[in-house]
Formats: sequence, C-alpha cells, structure tokens
Amino acid sequence: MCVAKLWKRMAAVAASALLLTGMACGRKNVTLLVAAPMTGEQAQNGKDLLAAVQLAAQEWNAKGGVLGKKIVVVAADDKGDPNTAVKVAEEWAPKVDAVIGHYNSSCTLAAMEVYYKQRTLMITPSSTNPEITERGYPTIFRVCGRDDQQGKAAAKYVASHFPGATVAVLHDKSTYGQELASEFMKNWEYLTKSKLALYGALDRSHVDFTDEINRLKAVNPTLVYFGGLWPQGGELVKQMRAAGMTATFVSGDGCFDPQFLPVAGPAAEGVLVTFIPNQETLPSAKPVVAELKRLCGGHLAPYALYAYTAANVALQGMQKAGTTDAVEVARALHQMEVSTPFGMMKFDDKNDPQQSPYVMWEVKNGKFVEVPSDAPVTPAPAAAAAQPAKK
Ligand code: ABU
Repeated sequence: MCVAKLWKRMAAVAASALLLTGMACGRKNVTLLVAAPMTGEQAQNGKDLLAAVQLAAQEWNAKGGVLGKKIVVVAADDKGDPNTAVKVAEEWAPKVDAVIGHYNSSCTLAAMEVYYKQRTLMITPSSTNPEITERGYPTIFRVCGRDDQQGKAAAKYVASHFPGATVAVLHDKSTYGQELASEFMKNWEYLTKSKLALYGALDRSHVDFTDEINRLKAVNPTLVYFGGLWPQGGELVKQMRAAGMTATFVSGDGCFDPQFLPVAGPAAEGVLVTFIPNQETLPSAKPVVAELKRLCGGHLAPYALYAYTAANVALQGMQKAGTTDAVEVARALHQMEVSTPFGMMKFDDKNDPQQSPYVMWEVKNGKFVEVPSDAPVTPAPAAAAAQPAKK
C-alpha cells in the first residue's frame, strides 16, 4: 500500500486517535520502550540497544527532557520470538510514546501492526528486512539499512572479487536470513549470469550442522554465503573448517557482531561480512561512540549507535511536532533533517533513511577490519580446517 493511501487511512481513524493523543499528552513523562531480546542467545544485542537508548534519554533529560517532560526508558523482552513480540506490543503500545525496536525483523514485522493501530511511533534500529517499510505504515520508521541494499552490495563484491567462484547459499529460515540470502542470490546470479551450486537452509535449533555441511560438500563450493545471525553463522563456519572445507565464508550484518568471534574461534579468520563503514571514525559520532563503548563492555555493539540514533529521531520529531502523537511526529520527521551521529538524516517516502551504504569487512587477527574497496582478496585460511569442532 502506498504512503499516500495510508495517510488517508490515518485521517479516517483520527477521531479515535484524538482520544489516544489526549491520553498521551496527559502523561507526566515521555516514555520510550526498548523492545528487543533481553534473554536467550541474543540477550546481549537487546541489552546493548537498551543501554544506547538510556544514554540518549539521559542526555536529553540533562537538558530539560522533551516537551517539558522527563524521558523515561522501559524495556520489554520479546525473546527474539514474533509471538512474544506481538504480546509485548499489545501490552505496551497503549502505555508508551514511542518504541525503539524491535531488534529482529521477524519480531518487528509481527508487532508493527499493533503499534500502528495504537498510533504509537515505532523506529527499528536494526531490523533490515525490506518488508517493514515496504508496507507503508506512516508511523513505522527504520534508521538502518535494508537487506535488498545489503544483499546487492555483497553480491557485487563477490561477483567482482571472486570471478568464477562456485557459490552455495544457506540461510537460517528467519525472516531476516531468508530475505538476505534471497537478495544475495538474485543479485549474484544476475551479475554473473551463473546459477548457484546450492540454495538451502539450516535449522536454528540445531547445534550440529553435519547434514548441512555434507550437502555443501557435495557441490564443492569455493564460497559459501550465509544469511543469518552470529550464533549459527559462527558455529557453521567453525564446523565447515573442522570438516575440511576451505570455501570463503561470507555473511551479513547478523554476523557482524563481536559475539561471532569467540563462537567461530580460529575459523573466523578471513570471514567476510557486510556492514556500514566504520562508525568509530565518524567525526560526529566520536563522543557518543566512546560513551557507548564504555556502556557496552569496551566494544561498540553493532546496532548501539543506531538505537541511540532512533531515540534521538523520536525525540527530535516530538520536539519539532510539539506533541508525542505518532502521526504528527511522523509528519514532522518528513519536514526536517534529524541531527544524528551519522550526520543529518533525512527519511524517504517509505520511512527509510535516504543514505544506507554497505561495505565489506573481514576478520583479521581476531578483529573485524573494514576492507578497502580496491583491496585484493585474502583466501580463507586452510590452517583452521585442521581444528575439530567443539560441541
Ligand atoms: N539485521 C540483522 C539483525 C536483526 C534482523 O534484521 O533480524
């Protein structure tokens, strides 16, 4: 549905929304909900978002808050599960002024309808599935990039740096991983006029990927692209190397995570992942990055700066609109450039940021290092192949 139609639909529900607006404006504080996994294997990702939003709120409160009110941050654990995410949305949407979340695309897609119907502003800092903003809900925003952009960037890199490669793709069946894998496949096949040797999936509940690795080995790929998150990505590459596979391992932002490194161990060396250019060298981000690193255990969590940005987008939008009403804030956000650590951010007509560049990163000496666009390729280290997988 196009945005214009949705704005009309919003006008049609204006009467009931006025009541909600009145309720929101009558509140003592402005409340931001951080909705993300706070338990389970992705708990650290959720906690990093929470710390970043708390930092933004603290800075605003030190300057008097927003609309003359104190900003309060609350957190809800969606467990990375779409059904729980809907329950979180149903419970919290009527009580808060904006949602920063969800972390996972599956959760964001499941919950966003609830926020939209409740006229609650929602800004995801990390959910990259294109469908989130393609649905055209006027009060649903994203501050990060999208998997169609990311999949294309990865495909271009692989096509140009690995000509003649035998490529296999696996995804983790998640809303995020499946779409990213599909975007990679579509673009790589178009660019190389070739067909993948294999397009398959793994089960996120498995810890032993022997079956998947046997399927990969049967097609003898020189490069494996994985659409999925760091817990499975790290385990997969570790078990691939242990099984003697030396194929270059390429993935996306879901594996651009410090937690990927200890899971993969020595097999992480040479892994390539797409993410945005180095956030730590952005002049406008330096003071915030230093503070976020302090709050997030000494490293910059991949989506912490985006969560901080999402909170600032919500608060600057409220300030400009003179209200917390989501429709008015959304309108304001389209009439302004928002000051963020990434620079001035402007939203397109789908509520995505106008700029979302992706570059390739490589694990070198146990660290993610941004790959210069003209750098030669480092082959995947065969040395790691000798290491047996620990289960
Ligand atoms: N973008 C990677 C992590 C979150 C998600 O989109 O599911």
